[in-house]
Amino acid sequence: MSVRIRVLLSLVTCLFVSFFVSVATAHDQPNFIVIMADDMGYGDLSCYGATELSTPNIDKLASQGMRFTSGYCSASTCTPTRYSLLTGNYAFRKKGTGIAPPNAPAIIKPGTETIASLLKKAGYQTAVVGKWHLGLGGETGPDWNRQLKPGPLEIGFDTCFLLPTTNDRVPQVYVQDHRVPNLDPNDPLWVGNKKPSEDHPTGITHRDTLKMDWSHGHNSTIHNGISRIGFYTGGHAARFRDEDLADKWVEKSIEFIEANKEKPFFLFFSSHDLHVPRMPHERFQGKTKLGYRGDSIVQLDWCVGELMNTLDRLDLAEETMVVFCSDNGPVMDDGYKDFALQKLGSHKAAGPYTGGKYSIYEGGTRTPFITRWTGHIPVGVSDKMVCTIDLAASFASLVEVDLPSDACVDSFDVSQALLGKPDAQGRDHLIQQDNGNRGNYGFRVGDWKLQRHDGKTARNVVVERQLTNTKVPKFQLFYLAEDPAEQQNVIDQHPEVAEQLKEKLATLIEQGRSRPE
Ligand code: NG6
Ligand code: CA
Repeated sequence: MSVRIRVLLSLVTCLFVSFFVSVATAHDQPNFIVIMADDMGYGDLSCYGATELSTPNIDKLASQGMRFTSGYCSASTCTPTRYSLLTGNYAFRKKGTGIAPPNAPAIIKPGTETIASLLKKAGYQTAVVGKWHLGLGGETGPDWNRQLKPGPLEIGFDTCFLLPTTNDRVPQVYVQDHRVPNLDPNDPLWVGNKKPSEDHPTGITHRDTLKMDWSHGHNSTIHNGISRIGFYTGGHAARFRDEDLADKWVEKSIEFIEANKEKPFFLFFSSHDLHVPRMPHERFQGKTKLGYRGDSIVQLDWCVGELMNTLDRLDLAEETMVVFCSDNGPVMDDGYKDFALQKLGSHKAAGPYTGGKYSIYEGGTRTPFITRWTGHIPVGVSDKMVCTIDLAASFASLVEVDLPSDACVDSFDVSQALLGKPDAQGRDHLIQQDNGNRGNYGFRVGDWKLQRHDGKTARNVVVERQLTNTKVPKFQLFYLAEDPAEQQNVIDQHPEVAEQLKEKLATLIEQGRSRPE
């Protein structure tokens, strides 16, 4: 064979191989979009049984993929669930993972392996758009007028466009990568927890000017006619309107998807809907009979539609695995008089479950959970137990990145269950927590559920459950197969089951990890 022919042949082989490698990459390594709702309960979507409102776009997503009936987040408040989603570690293992205040420093330290850093090892472009609520900056907290470091970019994200905390706390500005965009140096942003001056208007002194009144807390600095948790001044040119958040998340996400349509990407779409203050865009206000809480659900449904339309337009539906989930269960009055409870009617936000946000009853953490990857995930309903904490190990497995033994210590590879494989394993157990390190746990093992109450029962659980006092038994046992609402404590009938579960729970807490080494 002549040299020329040999060169030509090897060139052709190269092209052939690289063609198949790139095809294989496109299929084996999907893009990932994780859409996380805020404070959405199991029963808040029409595809999960809601009849008082309609969510056509999320229903469509479910009708094109797998709808899980035992899908969970790991905690019943935001910060610990998000901490666990990103790190794959239970939040109760680490101090300072409770609901973050406005000036919280970065909770996840640089060098921590995260879902984003793992995907980066497989060549992914990574972004988080929307609510962060995991702190920014070093030990002294965020330096709002300068570089906001460390943050998402120091733990594996290439880019971010954030609501820094949660919108019922200050400040109402975005964070893009390391900066607050549009900040005028002549009007610096100050954030604190003390009134900056005697005449600083607050939700108490100027209550009659508010466009939405507060019910508890949330009565400090006023912005956009809504008083918040915490105080701030300045940064006026950088401030946003609550009504525009959802549009902004969609705009920035589409920009990211379009810019990375040729590369594998991971987008964490972290919606603020339906957290308080619920102030949906004017075009969604009044769309449901459930008040702004319902209208915010419809707004999120619209966002999902926009993202899915983008995938279709760019021909990416078959190359993208979408996961829809929530960060904790529902709450009606979380600090503002938006009439969520009064307008609830027959809507059951937690579906058949008891409790909601702040609770270790199923309603606190069992939430909508949908996966779709067109052409790869069959259409159906799955009762496999899966949790947001598992996404790190599961995505790593799908892209064949090894998990270091000391990383993601509570994240299980449930990738085959997420893909809807009929004989796949879900989790066989899950620890559910409320907020931070309060010491209350739910522990589901198969159809059994143990509750361990070491801490104080949250105020809204006391109200919801009409408890006359908060001295609930330290342990309760429920048989979920017959009693999904956790109404019949059967601990006296099944002492041996309770003992086994107590012991296993204690071991999993004490040994510092639940994923086998
Ligand atoms: C609580 C707030 C609540 C909400 C929650 C965080 C009060 C009385 N309650 O402390 O309104 O902001 O924190 O919600 O201030 S989460 O979904 O981000 O965890
Ligand atoms: Ca939340």
